[in-house]
Amino acid sequence: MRLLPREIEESLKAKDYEIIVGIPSYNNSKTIGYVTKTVDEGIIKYFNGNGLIVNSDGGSTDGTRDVFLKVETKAEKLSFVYEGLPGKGSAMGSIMKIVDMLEIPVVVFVDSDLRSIEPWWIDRLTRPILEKRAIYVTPYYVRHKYDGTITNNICYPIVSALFGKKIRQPIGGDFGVSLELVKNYMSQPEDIWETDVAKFGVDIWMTTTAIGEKLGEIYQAALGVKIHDVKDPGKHLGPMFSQVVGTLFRQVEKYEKLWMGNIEIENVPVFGDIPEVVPEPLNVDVENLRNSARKGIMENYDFLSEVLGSDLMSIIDNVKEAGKIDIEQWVKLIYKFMVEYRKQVLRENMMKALVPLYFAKVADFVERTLDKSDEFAEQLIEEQVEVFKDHKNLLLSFWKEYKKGRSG
Ligand SMILES: Nc1nc2c(ncn2[C@@H]2O[C@H](COP(=O)(O)OP(=O)(O)OP(=O)(O)O)[C@@H](O)[C@H]2O)c(=O)[nH]1
Ligand SMILES: [Mg+2]
Repeated sequence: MRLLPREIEESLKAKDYEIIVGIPSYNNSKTIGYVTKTVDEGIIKYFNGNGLIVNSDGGSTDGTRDVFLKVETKAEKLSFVYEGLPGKGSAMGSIMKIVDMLEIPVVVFVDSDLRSIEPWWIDRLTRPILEKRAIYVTPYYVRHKYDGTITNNICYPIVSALFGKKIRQPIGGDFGVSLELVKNYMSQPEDIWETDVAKFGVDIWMTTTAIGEKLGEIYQAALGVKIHDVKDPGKHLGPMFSQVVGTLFRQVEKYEKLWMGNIEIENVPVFGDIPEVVPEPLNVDVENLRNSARKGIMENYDFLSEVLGSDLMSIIDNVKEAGKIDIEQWVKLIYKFMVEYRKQVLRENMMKALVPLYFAKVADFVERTLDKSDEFAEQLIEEQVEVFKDHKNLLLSFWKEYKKGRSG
C-alpha cells in the first residue's frame, strides 16, 4: 500500500536533518499553527533548527494545510495529503517512510490538536534515543481521571500484564521513535496498512511492536498535561475503540510467545521531572454510558449468546440489568473476546459487542471514583492491572482450547 505520494517521494532530497517531527492532521486548522510553531521552537532550541517538520494530512476541508504552511519556521516544512486508507495510521506511516528513506536518526510524532505542547517536549521525546538509552519513547502525561478511558481500562493493563511493560500511556499519540525502530515498522508485512493500523490502531501497534520486536529499551517522557480536543467516551469513542482494541488483540496473538510463559512486569523509566500541574476536569455522562451499555447489549444479545458459554452469559445478563461491570467480570470477558477474536469471521461483530461492555466498565469506574481524587483513581487502575495478571491462566486455558479446536 502506497502511503507517501509518488511525487513527494521523488522530490525528497538527501539531507542531514537531525530530526523529523511528524504531525498527522485532519481538520485541525484551529490548533495546528500553535503546534507547528512550538515544534519549531523545540527544534531551534535542541537541534539548532536543523530539522524537518512534516504534516501528513487526511484531506482537510478547513484549510489545515494552509495554516501549517504559513507558519514561519526555521526548520524546513513539508505538507502533503497521504495515500492509502483514510486514518491517522496512514498519515504516520507516510511520515515514517520519509524518515526511513532519508535515514534520519529520530522522529517525533505529535498530534495536531494539542494545546499544551511545549518546546521541551521535543527534547524529552528524543534524548533517551539520541543518548542510545532507548529505541522508543512514549508520553507520560498527568491526565484527569476520566481522560484516557481506553488506555486505563484496556490498553495499559494488557500492555502491562501480557506484554510485561508498565507503559502508562501506550496510545498517547506523542512518541519519539529511533530510525532503527522505524526501519523495523517499515519492514513489517505491507498488508498491515490495510487494517486498523492505518487508523487509530497505529498507536497501540507501534507500542506493542516496539516491545515485541525487542530491539531495545523503552522510556516514558514526562510531559505534564495533555490538553487536546477531548471526547466523551459514551459519545465519540466507539469506532476508535474497535480500531485500537482490535489491533491490540491481533498483537496479543502475534506476540503470544511473550506472555505464554512466565512474565515479570517491568517498570519503564520516566525521563525528566514530572511537572506539578493540574489537568482540566472532564465530565462524563454516566447515565448516558449506562443506557448505551444496556442498549448495546440488547442489540448484540443473540450474537453474544452464540459466542459465550452460559457462565459468561450470566455476566452479560447482570450487566444488561445494571449498566455497569466490575473488574473481575470485565477481565474474564476481555480474555474470552481476545480468543474469539482470532476467528476472522467474528471480528467485526466481536468489536461491536464489546463496545457496550466497555461503556459499562467506564460507568463502573466513574461511579467508584466520583468523589475521589485522581490519586485514588490511579491506585484503582494499578489494582486492575493486578487482576489482569492474576487471571492470565484463564486466558491460557481459553487459548489452548481454541488451538485444540483448530487441530482436532
Ligand atoms: N491525517 C489524518 N490524521 C488524523 C485522522 N484522524 C485523526 N487524525 C489525527 O490524529 C491525531 C489524533 O487524533 P484525535 O482525534 O485528536 O484523537 P485522540 O483521541 O486525541 O487520540 P490519541 O492520539 O490517541 O490521543 C490528530 O492530530 C488528528 O488530526 C485522519 O483520518 N487522517
Ligand atoms: Mg486528540
